[in-house]
Amino acid sequence: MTRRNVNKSVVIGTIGSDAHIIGGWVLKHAYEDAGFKVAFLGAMVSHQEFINAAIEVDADAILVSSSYGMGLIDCEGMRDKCIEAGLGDIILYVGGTIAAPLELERNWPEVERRFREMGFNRAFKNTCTAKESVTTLKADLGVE
Ligand code: B12
Repeated sequence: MTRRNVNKSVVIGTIGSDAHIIGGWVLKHAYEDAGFKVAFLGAMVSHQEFINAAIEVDADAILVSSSYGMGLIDCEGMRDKCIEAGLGDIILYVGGTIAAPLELERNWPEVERRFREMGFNRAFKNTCTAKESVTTLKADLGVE
């Protein structure tokens, strides 16, 4: 397969004390296949580790994965830390089973609203495929 370099970089990792690593791993491969440079941090990643990696690779976006139901708590303050580090404009996405399954099913608009209020550009349900997220990020970055 020929990979076309899109000249964009992303940081991917699972936030907080969350050990669920497989979703992030699937994303890593999808983004690499789409021509992105990927810094993959694995699981149990702190805000500071995301930010340090984003600075190191001059990232266009940070893709936060969260699956153990604590996403709303773990992601609090992430945008503020990005601003403090000079990354105020970086795209922040969050996805996975980011809230309790029933909340995700029945009260998704509220979950999404709370992530947006925290400064995340987009929040994705666990039904989002890696390819769909690549297509959305490309559109947000204005690349083909
Ligand atoms: C495998 C698994 C585990 C493994 C994890 C192994 C590992 N190292 O990864 C182990 C056994 C360790 C585990 C532990 C726990 N787990 Co678990 N686990 C699962 C399980 C069965 C599958 C998760 C998975 O890998 N899916 C496959 C990947 C590919 O899917 P995904 O993560 O959803 O990712 C996709 C999309 O969501 C998207 N995506 C993911 N991240 C992002 C980010 C962005 C930005 C975007 C755009 C998209 C995106 O991309 C992927 C595309 O395919 C789920 C149930 C389920 N069926 O989902 C429960 C589940 C996630 N676990 C759950 C729980 C509760 C736990 C424990 C707390 C259990 C316990 N009491 O100990 C612990 C937590 C430990 C910890 N500190 O994190 C709950 C979470 C409930 C919640 N959200 O409230 C779930 C949903 C089970 C359930 N129905 O209750 N778990």
